Amino acid sequence: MLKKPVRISITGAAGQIGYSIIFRIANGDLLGKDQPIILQLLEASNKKSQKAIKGVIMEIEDCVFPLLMDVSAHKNPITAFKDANIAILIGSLPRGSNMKRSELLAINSPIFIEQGKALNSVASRDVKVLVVGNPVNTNTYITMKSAPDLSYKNFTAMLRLDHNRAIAKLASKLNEPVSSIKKVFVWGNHSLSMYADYRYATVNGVLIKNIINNNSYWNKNVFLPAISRRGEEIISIRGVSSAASAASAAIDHIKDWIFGTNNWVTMGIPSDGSYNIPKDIIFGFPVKTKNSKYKIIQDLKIDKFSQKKINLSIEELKNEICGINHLMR
Ligand code: NAX
Repeated sequence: MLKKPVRISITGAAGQIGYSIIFRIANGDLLGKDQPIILQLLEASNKKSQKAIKGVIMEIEDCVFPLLMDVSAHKNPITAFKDANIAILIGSLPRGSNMKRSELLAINSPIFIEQGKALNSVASRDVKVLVVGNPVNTNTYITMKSAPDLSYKNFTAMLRLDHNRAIAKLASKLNEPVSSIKKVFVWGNHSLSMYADYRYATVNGVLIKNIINNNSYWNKNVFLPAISRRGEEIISIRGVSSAASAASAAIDHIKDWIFGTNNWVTMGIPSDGSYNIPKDIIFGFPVKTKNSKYKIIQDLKIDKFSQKKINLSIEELKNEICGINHLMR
């Protein structure tokens, strides 16, 4: 018997990341080749965006995806999130040149307040929300706080691209396949303050930090800057920001959340106070997932260097929240 279709809402669906993720999801890359889906695509209400999303839908139709039961375009989050089981919030306004993070947050906050409220009133009560749009941690916080009837556990932010980048960098340094690298993760904010941590990571079961020559130097001067600046590097070489890799990371994030994984993965989630991260701020944590739930990996030792790095993200996120709190009253 055919399974009941899963409703997936995607915002910013005609943008770069939207265009990369939709076709993969419709092809079964997220939920498997036996899971029918319904796509509810939200775009900005201006004429150009609405025209663009119609064009994307024409292409989707021409792919004749067997799993796709229905696809619709929306300009109102209330209709776009109706009964959504999964909501991927990509749509937001891009950072203009010379724009500060705080200015970007002020511009994007109303979008996430409105979408949080809409999720609160019409989405499935167990909706899984992944926010991708930047500044992603605080946008997730805004969305979560705007949806008081949903559990905080429904809301997550994407740090998986940073996590995947850390794996790719270690695999290339060690000249080993990416699948042999385990237990890497990223603490904190998806910003320059993020802290990619491989103190516990292994390659084919061997601790990586023990086999890298001059490990401490390489970590501080090569690895950490490479991960936190990877996005900028891609923009400077490709001319536009990461899109296919971001879409792929979003699929990894949701897939692992739903189906579980034995590996350690990074999710941006509301802090429960673990590792003295202030409660409710959205922070990158190492987690394990099982039966559609995540669990923070506990009791990792936080040395002086790690604490300093983690504190930078905490301070940055506290400031970001301070800057938008007045908009949420
Ligand atoms: P694009 O500018 O290509 O697409 C954004 C789309 O969102 C546009 O089509 C726009 O019309 C739409 N949009 C704007 N306001 C909307 C609203 N109120 N409702 C629905 N849709 C709306 O950007 P793209 O490259 O796709 O990036 C999207 C977001 O992802 C950006 O904020 C970007 O910074 C962020 N990223 C986050 C990453 C992460 O790791 N968390 C990595 C990749 C990416 O940089």
